[in-house]
Amino acid sequence: MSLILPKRTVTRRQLLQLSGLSGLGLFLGGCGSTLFSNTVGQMFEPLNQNIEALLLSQKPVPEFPLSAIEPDKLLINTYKFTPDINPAEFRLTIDGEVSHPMQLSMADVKKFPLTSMVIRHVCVEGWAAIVQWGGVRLRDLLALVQPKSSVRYVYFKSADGYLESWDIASAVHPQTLMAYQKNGAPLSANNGAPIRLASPVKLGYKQSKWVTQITLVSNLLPAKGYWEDQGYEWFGGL
Ligand SMILES: Nc1nc2c(c(=O)[nH]1)N[C@H]1C(S)=C(S)[C@@H](COP(=O)(O)O)O[C@H]1N2
Ligand SMILES: [Mo]
Repeated sequence: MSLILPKRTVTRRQLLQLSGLSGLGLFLGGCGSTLFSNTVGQMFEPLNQNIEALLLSQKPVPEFPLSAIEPDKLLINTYKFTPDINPAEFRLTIDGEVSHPMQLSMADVKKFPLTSMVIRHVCVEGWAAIVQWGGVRLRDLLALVQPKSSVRYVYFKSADGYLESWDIASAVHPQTLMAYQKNGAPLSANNGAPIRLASPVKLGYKQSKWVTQITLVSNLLPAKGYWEDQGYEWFGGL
């Protein structure tokens, strides 16, 4: 993980990769017809002034070497059931207070650079595991939809009905990933396939599996999260 935070969150290399997205049925809700070129134009812009200021203050959490991975220690923790998701039909919706709401296929998501990190996952139920996660930085997906400057929180909806909400600073942290790999292999259904949150700045219950919708908002709603609404602390920082 680079220790230098780029001023612009989307690099030229990403733009070139993203230019391949136009043929993949990328859905840009509510916009005109030259949608993709408009969006690529937007990507030369910073996330927005408020979020850019946050990025400058963020320090990466130290990571572990590959040799530290504890493959057997990550327990499956699922409050209800493992949803049956067809990865070919799966779409990740990103909407809310954004200029370009989108629905991304997993092929679209995989156009972004793959970031890998070895971090400690900590569950409040009394277990922890050092895990390698691979995926895309959430901040790159958010740059694509261009959040409005009013955005302060991010909601995550999951296919099993799980709900989470995060502060925008933690969401755009350089090590907050939408992960589709675990310990170097494709994510299993139990661990949240096709895509889940993974971050060293939040406790386990904040790390939603089977994420289907990411919604950017300026205020928290009465429902803050599955466990939070039953008394767990909302920020859930590590
Ligand atoms: N959608 C969804 N995400 C979830 C959960 C869940 O029940 N549903 N459990 C959370 C909890 S409490 C933990 S500790 C981690 C566990 O992730 P794992 O099952 O991949 O180890 O997922 C989190 N994300
Ligand atoms: Mo947990």
